[in-house]
Amino acid sequence: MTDERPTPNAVAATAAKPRVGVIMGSRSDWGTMQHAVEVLNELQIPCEPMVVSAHRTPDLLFDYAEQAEQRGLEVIIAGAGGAAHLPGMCAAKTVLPVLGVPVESAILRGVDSLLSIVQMPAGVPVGTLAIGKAGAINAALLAASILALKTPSIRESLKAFRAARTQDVLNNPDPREA
Ligand code: RP5
Repeated sequence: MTDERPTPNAVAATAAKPRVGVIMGSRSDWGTMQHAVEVLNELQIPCEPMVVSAHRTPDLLFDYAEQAEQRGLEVIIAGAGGAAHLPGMCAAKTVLPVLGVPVESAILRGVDSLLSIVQMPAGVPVGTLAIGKAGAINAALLAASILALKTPSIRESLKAFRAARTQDVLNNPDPREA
């Protein structure tokens, strides 16, 4: 996951028809949201990363969310920072599952992003993840779990992903070793 060179599988996944949309409010969110894309690539789930801003390109956001389902997207991961209305506004325009990632902001360390995303009024849900990298990774894994309901190969990839992390802990029990 730390190797930045695209693997053949990652390239193939990028070329295939995307099943997960990964939108973010700004190019400055990529440092966080790239972790979601890396995990989706590792699980060979085709995805579509894109900058869509709720306040700078609101018409684009509405078009994106309205057309997502007919374009074949099945889950949308939306990351934003500050007054982070991107996930909520996206969820308002589609019934696809929307997973919100609060991006860590400079002034309030992402608590503003978290509270902006998590406190959706009843009726329009956003599945909100943790602030920052952990949230981006878990959003991708949760998207994979949703897709695994109808795609057995993704279920197997998820099990292998978990097993690899378990084995890593068991193989390296001494915390003094780097
Ligand atoms: C939000 O404002 C973005 O999601 C980003 O996290 C934050 C700052 O954006 P930039 O000023 O860096 O473009 O819309």
